[in-house]
Amino acid sequence: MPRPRILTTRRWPEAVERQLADRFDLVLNEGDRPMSAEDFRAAFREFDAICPTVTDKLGPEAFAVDNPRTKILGNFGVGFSHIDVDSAKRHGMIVTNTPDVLSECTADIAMTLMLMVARRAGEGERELRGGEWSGWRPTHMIGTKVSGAALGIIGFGRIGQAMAHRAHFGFGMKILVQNRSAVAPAVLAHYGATQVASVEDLLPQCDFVSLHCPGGAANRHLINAGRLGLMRPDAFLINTARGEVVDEAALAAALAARRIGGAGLDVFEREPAITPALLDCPSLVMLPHLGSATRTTREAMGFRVMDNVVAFFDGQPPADRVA
Ligand code: 8YV
Repeated sequence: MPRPRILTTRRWPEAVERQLADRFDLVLNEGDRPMSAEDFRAAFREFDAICPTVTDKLGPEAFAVDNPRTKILGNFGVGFSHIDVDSAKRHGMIVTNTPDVLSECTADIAMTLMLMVARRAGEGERELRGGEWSGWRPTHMIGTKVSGAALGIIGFGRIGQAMAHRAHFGFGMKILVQNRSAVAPAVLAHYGATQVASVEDLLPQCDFVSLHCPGGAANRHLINAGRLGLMRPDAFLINTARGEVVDEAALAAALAARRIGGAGLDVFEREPAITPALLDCPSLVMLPHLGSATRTTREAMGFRVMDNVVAFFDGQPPADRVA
């Protein structure tokens, strides 16, 4: 039996690439450049499995191919809103993702952004590197106290709960939760959290709002001008979920008019492009989608994809099937 032919669409941690190459007929994207829809149409004819990432725009155009050879898309990442799941299903392809292994590091980045924006760390570093620091004074670069403040978490899955863990146990924050389904009372009690009925209920009660819901059409512009208007004028918005969840133009306008205290973003609507108006907002901290970017986590993500793909070709159900 020939070994399944597999494509990884970006370079992966070396340890994972080595193990994949031992097990499969592996083709790497040596140049590490994002693939186009045309590249995908060709790849669907050639490979038994394709392992994409968030930079692969797998919309209907990419799936416009007859009788593809590909049977499984082993996504490297927990979010898969870049994959048109209906097209994949129509071709009989299954889709898997990589939950759990990145929850802690993603929550760590959300905490990083929250602390940076509240304590004006980005501004402070820019001032210092710009040679503009005139020295300590009681009124210099006054920020917002994080410990004990109220944190609203939108989306209380694994990453939302990892965020609540840090905020509640580490910073004594009061946790409010908005989630599609009811969260078990024991889970809420563990984090000292209260679930509210809607985003509208949550926003006016929070000093910080952190987004941990999925992306995709259902949550596109969940945070829009109207909802930004419901936030307290000194509150902060943190997004480590997906760029499309926030209307970037509305956020830039709210920041420019100082209608909210500030924001921290790790994800963007049109990555790697940034809405130009955001670059002019001093009360905004931006990171280049670093949520899962630690060696431990990126290796764990790769091995998790491998487990799913190996299970599939061994005739077993992959553990992380999402479609
Ligand atoms: C990944 C992420 O690095 O897993 C996710 O959903 O957002 C990131 O942490 C990226 O998506 C890889 O595809």
